[in-house]
Amino acid sequence: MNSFMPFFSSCTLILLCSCGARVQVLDHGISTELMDEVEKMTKEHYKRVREQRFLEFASKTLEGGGGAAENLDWESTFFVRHLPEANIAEIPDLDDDYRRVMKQFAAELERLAERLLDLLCENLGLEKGYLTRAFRGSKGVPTFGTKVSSYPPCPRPDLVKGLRAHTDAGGIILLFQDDCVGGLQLLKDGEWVDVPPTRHSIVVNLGDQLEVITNGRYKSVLHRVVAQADGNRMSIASFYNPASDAVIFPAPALAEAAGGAYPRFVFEDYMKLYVRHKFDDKEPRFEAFKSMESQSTKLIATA
Ligand SMILES: O=C(O)CCC(=O)C(=O)O
Ligand SMILES: [Fe+2]
Repeated sequence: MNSFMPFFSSCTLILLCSCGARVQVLDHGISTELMDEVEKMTKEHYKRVREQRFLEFASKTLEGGGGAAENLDWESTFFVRHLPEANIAEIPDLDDDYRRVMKQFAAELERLAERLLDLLCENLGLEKGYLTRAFRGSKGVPTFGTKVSSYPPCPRPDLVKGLRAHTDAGGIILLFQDDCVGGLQLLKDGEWVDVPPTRHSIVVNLGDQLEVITNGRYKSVLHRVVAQADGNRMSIASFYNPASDAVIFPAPALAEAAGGAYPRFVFEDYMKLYVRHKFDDKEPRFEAFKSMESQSTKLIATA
């Protein structure tokens, strides 16, 4: 099952699986007023605090024909952590109103992510709460954070991507994207397909950890952002991920007997590999952990 599930419209939301197997209708429950406030403040913040810095980066990137541009992304971002410990109070240059609104938005998204994980459990025949429990780790809290991005207009979209193609590493990702400027694409049947801007919608994406836990029933999807010649695209992506010490493995109810396709590992070890190989295929990441697993099994067998 393909995991990119765009939600459409302000109140009624349609969750689309591109394999066509299942369509769910539900309401994301987040007020459109709150979403409008988040969007307005995020755009103001970019103008006030980040634009100048980005323009300096932009002119360096394209200097001399932009030879280095293929290893860069045309985005200006900052990251806010909500769980296990919030760091929004320490992020410089955010005004109090923006902090308050982002906190409120994050709390809504956290609830929505948990609701969606329970829906996935229902779809998969897993007991309610299985997925949220699988994310909790020793302290009983998942990792949850928001990446706030702007993709400013780019004079050379032929040279540089807004964000290079990747799958997300973690669990469930909720994306609030610009309602006018597009650029997000996902790979479906070997072709890049636009995920068009839809006002007040939330796009849901599943990461590599859910592919492992569901034993491949849900696959993380390759996606990218194409830089646009016109318009500054806002994107607010919230990542509901396992705790760093959570042990990730295929749910026994979904796993084949011996020798399944997916490994068992600690989430933070996966992230150490991911940060170095984010823009590479995911399969070698899974293979690396599978071969570590089979080596340790051999060691146990010969001990
Ligand atoms: O900005 C977007 O639409 C996507 C962002 C994204 O894929 C990411 O940050 O992982
Ligand atoms: Fe992503």
